[in-house]
Amino acid sequence: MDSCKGYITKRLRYCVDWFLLVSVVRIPADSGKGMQMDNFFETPLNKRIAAVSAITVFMVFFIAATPSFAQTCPGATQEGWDGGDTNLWIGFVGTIVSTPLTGGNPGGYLEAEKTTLGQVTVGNESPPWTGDWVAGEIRKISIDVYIPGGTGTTSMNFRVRRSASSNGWYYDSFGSLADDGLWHTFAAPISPTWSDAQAIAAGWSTPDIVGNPNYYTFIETLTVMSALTFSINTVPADNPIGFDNADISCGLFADGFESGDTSVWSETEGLSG
Ligand SMILES: [Ca+2]
Repeated sequence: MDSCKGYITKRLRYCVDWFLLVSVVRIPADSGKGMQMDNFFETPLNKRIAAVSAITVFMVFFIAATPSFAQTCPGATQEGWDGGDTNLWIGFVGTIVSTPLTGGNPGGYLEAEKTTLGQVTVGNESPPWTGDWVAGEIRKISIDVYIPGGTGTTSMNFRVRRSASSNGWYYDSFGSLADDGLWHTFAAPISPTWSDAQAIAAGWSTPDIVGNPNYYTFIETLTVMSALTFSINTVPADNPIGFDNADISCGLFADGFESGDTSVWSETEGLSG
């Protein structure tokens, strides 16, 4: 948010500077040399137009060259379940889902529960949540989760999967969850550039064995994504878990620094310290 405020403030300052410049700059009527403060409006019209045009062109290029903080990436999408529709999100392994219109974070949300003790899992096997996440430049997965107080439920994982024949890759580096009856946001770093070793170093893992037919590298999995799931362990029967604001994005900055990822940057003089 601070970055956004700084970005907006900077752009507003450009506008103010522009108006001040146009108001103050004066071109002499006689010589056409230098700047004066008193006779701009006596300057021939063509000179005034030329001066303003030159300054405008300069400002347009200057602003266009300013790095943008509003990062987007081709595969980004999000879901807030505010319309009462599951929007192709489903329950797995006996998980029953519904979409209450209130009680979310905010508005509607995806509610999921089981009739027996076990893992509550929700996920999506359809576009835009599946497909090529490498081309989509996805660098972050996040979701808000609500766990009823006193359930003793303390762990969860995110899972990306290439096909039903593979287990895929899991991220469960969230620490101990709070079963406090409040909404909490959980996020996992991800990168379209990571080797398996880099993915593992970032907290991802797979039970599949290298060399087995069902083994796919981290990048092979992201290139042909067939399912994204969120699982909560181990939930007592009839204790509904809430999910809201599912999101895949490129993160705040496209360079991935928000995830502690420097893999796409090389060490050069001045950066190496
Ligand atoms: Ca919502």
